[in-house]
Amino acid sequence: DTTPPIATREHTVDGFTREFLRELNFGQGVDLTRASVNDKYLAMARTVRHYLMTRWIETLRRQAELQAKSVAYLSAEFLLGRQLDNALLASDLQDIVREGLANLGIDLDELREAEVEPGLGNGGLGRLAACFIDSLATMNVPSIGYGIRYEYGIFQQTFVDGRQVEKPDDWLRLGSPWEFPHPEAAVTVGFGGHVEQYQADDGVVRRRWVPGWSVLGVPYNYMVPGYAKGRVNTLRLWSARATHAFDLQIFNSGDYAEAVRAQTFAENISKVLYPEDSTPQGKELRLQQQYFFVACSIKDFVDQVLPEGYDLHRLPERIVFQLNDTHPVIAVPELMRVLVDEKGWEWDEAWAVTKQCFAYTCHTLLPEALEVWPVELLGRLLPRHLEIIYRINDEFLAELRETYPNDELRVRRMSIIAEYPVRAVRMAYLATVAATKVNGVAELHSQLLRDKVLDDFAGYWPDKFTNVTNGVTPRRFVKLSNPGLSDLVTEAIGDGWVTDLDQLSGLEPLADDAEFRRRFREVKQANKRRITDVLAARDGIEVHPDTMFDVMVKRLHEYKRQTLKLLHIVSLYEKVTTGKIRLEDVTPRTFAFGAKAAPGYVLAKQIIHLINAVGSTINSDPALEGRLTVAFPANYNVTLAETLIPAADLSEQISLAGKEASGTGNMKFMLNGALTIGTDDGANVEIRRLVGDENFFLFGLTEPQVAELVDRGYHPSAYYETNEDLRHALDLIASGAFSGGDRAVFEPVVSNLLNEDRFLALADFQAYVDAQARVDEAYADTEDWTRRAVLNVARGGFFSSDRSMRDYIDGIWHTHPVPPGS
Ligand code: 26Y
Repeated sequence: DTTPPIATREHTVDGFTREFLRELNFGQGVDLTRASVNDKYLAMARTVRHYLMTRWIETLRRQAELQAKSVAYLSAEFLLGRQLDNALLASDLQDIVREGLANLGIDLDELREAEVEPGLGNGGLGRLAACFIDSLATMNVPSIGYGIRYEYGIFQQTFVDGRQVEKPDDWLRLGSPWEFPHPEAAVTVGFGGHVEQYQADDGVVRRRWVPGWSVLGVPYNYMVPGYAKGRVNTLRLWSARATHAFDLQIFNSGDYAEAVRAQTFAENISKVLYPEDSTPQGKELRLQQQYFFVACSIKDFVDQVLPEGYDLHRLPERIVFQLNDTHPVIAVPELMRVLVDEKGWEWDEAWAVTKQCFAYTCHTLLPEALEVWPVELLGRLLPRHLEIIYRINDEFLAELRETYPNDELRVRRMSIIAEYPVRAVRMAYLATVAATKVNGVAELHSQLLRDKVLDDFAGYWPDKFTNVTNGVTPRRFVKLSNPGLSDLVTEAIGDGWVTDLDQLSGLEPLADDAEFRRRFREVKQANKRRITDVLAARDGIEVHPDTMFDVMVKRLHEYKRQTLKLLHIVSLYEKVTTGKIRLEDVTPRTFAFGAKAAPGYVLAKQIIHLINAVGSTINSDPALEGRLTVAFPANYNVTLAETLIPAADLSEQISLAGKEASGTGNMKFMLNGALTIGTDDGANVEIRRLVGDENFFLFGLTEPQVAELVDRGYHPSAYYETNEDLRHALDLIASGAFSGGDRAVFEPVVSNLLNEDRFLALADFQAYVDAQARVDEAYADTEDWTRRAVLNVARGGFFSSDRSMRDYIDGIWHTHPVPPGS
């Protein structure tokens, strides 16, 4: 055997302590007595990393040897959350490290708190990508994540007088011990310029792209460690740098300042994550970001990952590029360009290979969320890609005309190129045409994709469309975030559930075991005390751990209907303060919100302001102390989710039916023993089916009812006129009661609800309030509530992202596990 040996680390307290001190002294260059918390955190992170390195190298070796089919998960967002805990879990170092540090007088928890989370995503879609790569590593599936190393992640949200104010997220400021930069492996990516015709060596006239400018993509590798000895896969994020050629050219002209400006221009590409989700602004820089990371990734895969001389005709045997929404769809014409222009293939040959290499996941149903790039912009930035898209479309439309010779209307509806309001490329259509499979992210969503958003395509290619219901990683969102529950569950059914979440069904009988329920409640109570301390320290918010924790955390969006929950709170407040109901009859509740609004989304920001205003009015009313509290901590992120979700009693999943593609928070709450109040939307449908009607508080219009009501003509003011409670709540807001008498401040929110209410909050108000009354009644029976909470955990196994990965593997990817050491 000629394979060189791999360095190893001693898996003992002494071994760890030695390595840690070495990192602190030799790596950070400080001695323990003078080390700052950040020094210790960085040394600690690097030490833990070393323990994973053997598996990482083995994984890479194994892959180089076997060349097994891999998944390349292309995503503009990976919302990773903190890394340290996950790395400790994956390396099985938790106990060793705690003891080793304690011996040195260091508190592990203090170091954990020093980590700044990489917030390289907006919300659900980005967090899903992070859960998926965790599952793929744990399940030993050869895979690589490709994305962007944004220098600034999702903005830091602060509140100033209750209004959202954004601050840049300078997450790299104190160092980033989890990444491995590889400047030597940088690749060049072109932009702009023109396309020219030329005569190739074989005499054939071909077209080629002559870019006008270019940038370097520098890869930064991150370990993606699987749980318990699984593979350590790679996440490769690209950072933009100026090319030397570019610098030099200008520098030679003697304009030094201009050369530096060029650098800044190039580096802007990976500077910041766009904070909009669901409403694409059509910004040129965003298209640059998309092409940048996709072109880097394809080049990396073809030139670096594949062995030299690999026959690209066999590419589909070796890779599947999974497109996380439309953001990376420009990869389709890019692969065509590489095969046709660079490798000199015939068009048909290249298309035959390309269309076997992609699969597309759609994450939305909102028409305004579908990306469309104006031809003018695409043609300026990527002229050759635009030509390629036109040709793909021409051939596709010709094919359609054969199938539908007398239906030119249908053919035009299905065109990748839209003509109005401006000529533009519909990225979802391009993805659908190129992909082997198109999937939605929950059953209802996939059905609506087939029936509404992409119905013409589903009619043409019925077998292309499929569903993969989302999932969440039980490692981060149960094992790490809820150690109390994890220990209790493991004591009851063993620890197999961590990698086989269906085993949670073993808890079913324990729902009827009074002693188990008592201990389950004790865990929930401890989690409430934990978040109470966190909110006090982090936000100066005072909450009472002996109240019901009613939690709504997600991006702020009209369709998610934070206002519906707010109207319930205001109505309750109005009834209590006017004596319509007695305070003693109100279930003590803590209403918790967490939500960021896109900085340009004016109405969403006004809603945040209103939640804060209602909150401060309620929280400063001494009569309500300990009875009704509104807690809206700023800057909801993965780290806060990890302590907030395990403390929840009630999970709010109240989007208008037919609008939330899936939701994944809903799954995290269920698995942490919260009951759901929710509409028949997204994955709620599947949650309710699994947990049973009697353990789920369903309310509201169904999707067909919504469609019908909207068809008939929806008039929100009619609900205002006829529903007294609703009227009083809206009037109270309009009166200025929450804005020091100023009636103007929240007028836009109120009038939007009365006159537009795009997402039918008023139509569902009464049903929601009634469902909340059922919640109160159920909560009053503590034993029975606990029983239902246990059943939620026991029946939540389906929502592991391991199961999602199984579904992708079986139905879309057709890849096979390869353990690192095998
Ligand atoms: C194009 C740009 C404006 C854009 C950026 C981010 C568009 C969309 C997004 C993010 C979308 C997103 O997070 N969607 C959510 O994906 C989750 C994972 O599938 C779903 O659970 C959730 O319902 C859906 O809203």
